[in-house]
Amino acid sequence: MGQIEWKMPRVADEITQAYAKSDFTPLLAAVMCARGFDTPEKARRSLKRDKSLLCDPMLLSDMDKAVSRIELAIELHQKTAVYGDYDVDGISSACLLLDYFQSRGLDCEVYIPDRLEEGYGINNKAISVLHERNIALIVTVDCGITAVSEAEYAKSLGMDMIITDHHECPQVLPEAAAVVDPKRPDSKYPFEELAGVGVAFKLVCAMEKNVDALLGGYADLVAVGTIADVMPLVGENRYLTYIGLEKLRNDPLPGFAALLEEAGVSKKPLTAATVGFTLAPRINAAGRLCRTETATRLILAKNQQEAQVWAKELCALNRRRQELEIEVWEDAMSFLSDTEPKSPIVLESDSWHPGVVGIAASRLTEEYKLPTVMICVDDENGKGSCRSYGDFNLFEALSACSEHLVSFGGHAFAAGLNIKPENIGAFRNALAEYYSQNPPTVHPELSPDVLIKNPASLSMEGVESLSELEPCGSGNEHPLLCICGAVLESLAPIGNGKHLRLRISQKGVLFDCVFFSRTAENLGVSEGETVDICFTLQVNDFHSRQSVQLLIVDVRRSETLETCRNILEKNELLIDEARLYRPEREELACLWRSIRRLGGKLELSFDKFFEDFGITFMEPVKLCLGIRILSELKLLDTSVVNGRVLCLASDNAGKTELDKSPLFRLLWENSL
Ligand SMILES: [Mn+2]
Repeated sequence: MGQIEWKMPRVADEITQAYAKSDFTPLLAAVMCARGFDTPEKARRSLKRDKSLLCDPMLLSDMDKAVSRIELAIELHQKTAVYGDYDVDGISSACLLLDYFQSRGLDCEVYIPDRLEEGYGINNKAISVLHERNIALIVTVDCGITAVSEAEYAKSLGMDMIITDHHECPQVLPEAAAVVDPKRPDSKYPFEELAGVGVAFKLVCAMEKNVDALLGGYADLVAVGTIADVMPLVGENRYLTYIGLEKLRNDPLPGFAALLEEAGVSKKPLTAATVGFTLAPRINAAGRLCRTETATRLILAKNQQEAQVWAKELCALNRRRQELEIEVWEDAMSFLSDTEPKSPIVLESDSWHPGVVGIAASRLTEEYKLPTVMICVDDENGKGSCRSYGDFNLFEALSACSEHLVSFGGHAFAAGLNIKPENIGAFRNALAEYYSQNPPTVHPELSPDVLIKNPASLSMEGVESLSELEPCGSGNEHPLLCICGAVLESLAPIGNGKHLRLRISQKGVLFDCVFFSRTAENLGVSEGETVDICFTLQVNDFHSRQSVQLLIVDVRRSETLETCRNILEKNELLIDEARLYRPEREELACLWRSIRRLGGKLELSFDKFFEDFGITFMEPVKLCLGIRILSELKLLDTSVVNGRVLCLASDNAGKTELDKSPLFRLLWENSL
């Protein structure tokens, strides 16, 4: 705590004013302003989630070729294989195409490579296996865009390949009957961010004219793959996930219904988070433990009984995955618990399950705020999963240490490597050396969308208006809000002491808050203190009574008081911060009148700063700025002694020009 920087948004007044005349609630308007939609019209357009977001599948390069090759396979009764991947996106795409192809009478099977034996992507051995099974056509999903030599190999065996993928394209594309990828440099397709399952769905749309029927059959599958693959939920993905989540709520595939039931969330509100945190890990567990068939059988299950069997098994696999993860975690912690590591964590073991070391590496990264490399070693080889932290570029770091590695690949945040076990020590030192030369520069920061100045705006109506943003997730995050200078009234542990329930109040409004994975000990603030909080909003449904609940993301001892003291005692202020609170002309006039009404005398002390002292219409920082401005104009005579502020209204105050105050001019520079 305290190490996360909060970056407050600033929105130009003319934009705020334009929204004030629109039909947006003040809360939603503030969020849209903060997200850069400078007119209500643009904001409306971005909130659209209807069919007009669907793009023409024929705009994807090679789509025509893909369609005619598949039609030919149907006509000639050629055996076809759909080649997928072991993650949720890869499994969803494979099941989608298989189901559709079978519905067209095509003799078709699914091939998912084994995570540990084969790894990601298409490989020659798999192609040979498919060849032996008399497969004439391979359609890849969620992979294949780099399979230049594999496509050549398939061709040499007399097999055709259609590649559908959504990953970045290499310089040279594979030679295949069709290569469909929205990221192709020659693509005219307007939306690049489809998931693998999105591309598979577009292929089916190209073959079938009735999009509504296809959405009715596959929208939930498309949504699950897209959300699990952390694709941005904007544009076409926004519509696909919106309608897919609707289907997941009302008319899900039997497999998804069974999995939601088995996971115990079937009665809870279903959002993108349900997919991300409940469905996806369970489906992924199958891939991690090399049992992808469990997942494909679940998704393809045609009835409830069948689906239940596979859902139970997937949940069991997921529990096993969690156990393995804990084993790896505890083992790693036993290496690290004595010393607080200062440079990248590089650990090795011959007993870890390779399917879960990536997750363990991510958790270590979070725990220690350091890049982490976890290496599974057998006799001659070490295979490492690497995760970065902050803006430390892992890929560049591995490049710099590559003399100790057999091979490596990946990107700035996550990578994989192969290493000879005897070189691990030298690699660890080289990485530590590189890290000390190139430490991460940017500290993690939070960027709240909106600073809530009026807590009453967090009404049920306001909170419900935010649902127009749904589905929220990657690329369209839940609005992050903050309140400054609230009082932490009480806190209590919940969930066996794992989480905290907090009650905070500001200006007489009381809020229920939950802070997950925090205890009173590691909260950093205590009851009775004045705090700033950063949070997202949730509607809490308890005994069918609805209430607003704040999900805390970060809490800190309030800097508001600090800012006030800086303004009045030290005459120091950060202009960007101060502009958030700059008082309007009318507000200054109102302040002046109020002080006169109080008998020309305003007295306050910093130790009771958040208590009511007669000026309730201004928040503390704004009030302090107002006092300074009125003092500069000689309307007030202000003195600050020992934390006590005394303002006396001058008797001979005539008409005055606000612009004569240097502070007022500074605050309103460029916007007057
Ligand atoms: Mn994918």
